[in-house]
Amino acid sequence: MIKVDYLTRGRVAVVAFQSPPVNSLGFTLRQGLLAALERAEQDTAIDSVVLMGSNTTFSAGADIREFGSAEMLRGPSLATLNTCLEGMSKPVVAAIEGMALGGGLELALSCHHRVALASAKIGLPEVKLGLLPGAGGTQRLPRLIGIEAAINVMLAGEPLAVGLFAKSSLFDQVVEADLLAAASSVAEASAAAVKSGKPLPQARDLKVREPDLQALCQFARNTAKTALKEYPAPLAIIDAVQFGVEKSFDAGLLEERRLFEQLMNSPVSKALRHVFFAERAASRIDGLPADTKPREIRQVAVIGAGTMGTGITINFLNAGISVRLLEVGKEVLDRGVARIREVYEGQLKKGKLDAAKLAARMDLLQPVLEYPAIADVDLVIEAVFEEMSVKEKVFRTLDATIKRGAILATNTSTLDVDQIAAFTARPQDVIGLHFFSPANVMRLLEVVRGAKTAPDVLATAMMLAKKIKKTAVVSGVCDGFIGNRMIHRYSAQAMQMVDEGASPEQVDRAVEKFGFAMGPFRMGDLAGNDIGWLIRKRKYAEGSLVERQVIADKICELGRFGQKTGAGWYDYKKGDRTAYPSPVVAGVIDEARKAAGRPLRKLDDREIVDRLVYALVNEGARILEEKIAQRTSDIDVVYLMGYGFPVWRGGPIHYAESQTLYEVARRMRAFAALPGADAEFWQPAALIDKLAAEVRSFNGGAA
Ligand code: 3H9
Repeated sequence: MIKVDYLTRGRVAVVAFQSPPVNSLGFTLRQGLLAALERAEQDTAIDSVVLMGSNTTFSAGADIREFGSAEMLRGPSLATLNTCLEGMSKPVVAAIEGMALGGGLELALSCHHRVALASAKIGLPEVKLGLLPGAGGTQRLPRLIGIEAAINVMLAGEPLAVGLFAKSSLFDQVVEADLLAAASSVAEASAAAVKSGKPLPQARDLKVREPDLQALCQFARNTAKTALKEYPAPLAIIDAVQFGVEKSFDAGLLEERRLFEQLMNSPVSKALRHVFFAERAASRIDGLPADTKPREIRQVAVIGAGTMGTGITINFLNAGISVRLLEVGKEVLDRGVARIREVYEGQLKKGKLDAAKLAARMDLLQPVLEYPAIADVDLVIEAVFEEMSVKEKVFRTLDATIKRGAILATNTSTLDVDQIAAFTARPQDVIGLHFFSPANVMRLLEVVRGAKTAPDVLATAMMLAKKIKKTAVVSGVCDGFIGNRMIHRYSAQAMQMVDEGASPEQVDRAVEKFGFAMGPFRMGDLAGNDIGWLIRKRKYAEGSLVERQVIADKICELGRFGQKTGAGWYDYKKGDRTAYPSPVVAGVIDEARKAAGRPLRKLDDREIVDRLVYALVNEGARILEEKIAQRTSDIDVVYLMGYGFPVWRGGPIHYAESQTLYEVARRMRAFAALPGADAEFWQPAALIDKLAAEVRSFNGGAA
């Protein structure tokens, strides 16, 4: 419930506000705060004010949901509220505990004094949303902590311990406890000073001294340009700071406002705001009874000490959860343990881990050779060879060995989780946990909900994902789940374009220019081309893939599996990950094109990018139609976290919507009409056509 309480403590008014869960400063709260301040100004029974959150936190800033909506323009803006606050005739003290972020910190900066609990954190994270602090932060913070420090705080966007600023003008006091008492005494002392004729301290009046402002700002710009080249907000932050210092505080506020509005309406900020909410929405599970309690997980077992199994193991060790790593061959097991140690030693060398932590993590690892040694664990994750017969053997053994109530998870990336569950007499306890390689690095986890997976098993998986710092997305069962099912379409399109006349280098370059971390061919070389080959061979045998990928198959027949074999779509030199165009591959492509006898044509970068991205979008729409994904934003999260889609474009579905679905469908039809095109592939999913016709977006809003 949003509320602003007005209490008195002697001659101090305590304005205690809340808007759970994070006290974001939406319209109702802003209005309530302004009313409380106006009351305090008139109240003859008080001489000063303490402003605080009433629910153990100050504020996480402006209400991001309001951005770009009419709500933002209703009633007092945050900037107006801050100007009123600063202009009060009675001193106002911000009492900060928990978090004061973004507009929350800007509210506090507009107070005359600030007192904080030592455990509190402050920050201006607007940059992460493609914005600059738009309620005075770019003007007040430099005046309180200095220009360089303020720029660093704003460009980093991270929450920082208040202790770092204890000696600056930012805080009057940083206390270990009794925040309200400390803030009240600062308020009383300030009121007494006002009575004796002293002016109230205001950040706007502080002088900033910077002997070489130009050089400092230029240096900051150069760094921001190279590190964050697609993001306009960092440069805008530096511009706003420099403007206000060179001109005046008030001119700076106006410039800040102008830049904020410009950024708020930019595609990058819209994309980043979408990502903020998409990541949080992903953890919600549709149709789960509200009273579902997750199971307790104290002991985990991982089966398979290969790259995947060891990567998965590291996640749990990092979270302080002990793992029994099972591998039936001693040599492979030893190699797996050595790999885990190697990862930690690498971190030790880089100073990311100390020796004590390394030892503690390795102590949590117990290598075992037999199934009975894992009989009492709470969760088993299988990461064995990707073949149904191998999975069957493992799951039948697990069913016979592991205690009742344990969760049995498979790390399969393509196989049918329901079929795997049916190998046990407890399909309700079986779930897919699809980690992405390298599993200790990639943030994405696809949680695959089988037809019979129990609600508490699903809830446990989501809870565990949070514990091991993964972003989990729920997927239904289908071939490849959300991510690989879509990437399959994308890769097929990349191959098709090579058949038509593009080179792998051209395809990679075009999509990397669009912002992908890596093009499809470089990605294949990194992940291992043999993985896709194995899947294709299975599908050829099943008859579910009729058209052969002649070039890709030939590359694998030549043993060119990618970086691990020193050759793939590209050539590699020893100890060097640079991809060099390969004359061997060029020869294979040439031969295949000749054999196919189709005319070649030139493809431009726009066609390459659109065909790759819209292949993802079309399959994504089908995934939504089939209810494999719970919501459109989940598809974006999968592609952002697991497949290197450019974050500043918001994910494939957000990007498609930004182009309008009408235009997307129109382009798809144009691709279908190209010579030799797969017309069925490019038939827009029924959902896209429907939404385009209704001028609606995937989320139901107007497009
Ligand atoms: C700004 O201030 C602009 C100004 O300079 C100028 C204005 C004119 N608004 O993350 P959690 C929701 S820009 C709306 O899971 P945690 C969040 O969606 C803002 N909603 O919790 C979630 O909802 P749900 C600058 C917000 O404990 C719930 O709260 N500030 C906001 O892991 C819990 O969030 C930021 O960028 C918000 N500002 O982390 C701070 N914040 O339950 C953004 C959160 O429905 N927030 N929600 O999914 C954060 O970084 C984290 O939420 C925080 C808590 C660290 C505070």
